[in-house]
Amino acid sequence: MSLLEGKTILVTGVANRWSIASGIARQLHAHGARLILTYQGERVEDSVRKTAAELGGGPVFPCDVTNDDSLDALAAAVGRIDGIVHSIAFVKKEDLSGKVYDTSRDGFAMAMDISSYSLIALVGHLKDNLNDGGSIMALTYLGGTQIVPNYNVAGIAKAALEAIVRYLAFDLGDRGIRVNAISAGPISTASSRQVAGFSAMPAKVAAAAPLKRTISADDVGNCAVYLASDLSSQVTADVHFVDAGYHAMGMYPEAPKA
Ligand code: 0WD
Repeated sequence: MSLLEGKTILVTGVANRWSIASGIARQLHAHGARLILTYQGERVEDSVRKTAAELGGGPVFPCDVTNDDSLDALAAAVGRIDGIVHSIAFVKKEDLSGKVYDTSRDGFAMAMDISSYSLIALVGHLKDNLNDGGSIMALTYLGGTQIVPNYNVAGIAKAALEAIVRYLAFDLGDRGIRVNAISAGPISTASSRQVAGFSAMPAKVAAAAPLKRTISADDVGNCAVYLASDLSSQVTADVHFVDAGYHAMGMYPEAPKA
């Protein structure tokens, strides 16, 4: 029997086929999950519907996490679910370079609303759709706990997101619902390319990480399969790194001589 047979997982954050959420959806589907995908706005609707059609033909619903009416409508539409994947972030481009002390009040509020509070909003609206024993996961990044130049307010939002994961794990633990984060290494996507200097990051990680390789969205998807499945039934309030071990390095090896 497939690991996720009989489980319905709601996946947010598919913008295009390169999105981390797309890699997650591909792997959840490959292991037998029934998928529900959401899209933010008409700009990406066609792309998300195409992805859904390729991955089992499950339903597709609009979802803007900044809009409570949108979340109410989603809760009314989705029915019973066994898991939620939160793969959502947004930071103004001007806040992804330069100095953190130049972050505007408005830019900070927007980053925190879409990248952090959105997990509270999503879970708050969908908690009655979730079956007991379900699994919630959110995408985070090393920049939430370590200094990553230019990640700036995005890192501050990830710190909040990881704290929210722990508190929600406590809130939902009595229902056997688990809440975890996956901390992915750098993957080229529409969002990550907004970070100044991003293009050099995957190669830097591959050069320094114990496994000496870059990360793909499907690598992240494999971790999501484990977290969505009953294999991780005693794992909650945790951050799982899918970064070839880069996060554990305390000093980086010399670059090889050309
Ligand atoms: O290196 C990377 N790419 C990493 C990404 C490393 C570690 C973590 N992450 C995280 C991101 O911070 C984010 O939480 O993974 C998550 C997914 O990011 P992604 O796959 O890198 O980027 P992308 O394909 O752009 O998906 C992010 C999506 C949005 O895409 P667009 O490109 O359309 O802005 O977040 C969604 C949207 O689909 N999103 C929203 N969804 C609902 N309501 C909203 C919103 N208001 N705003 C953005």
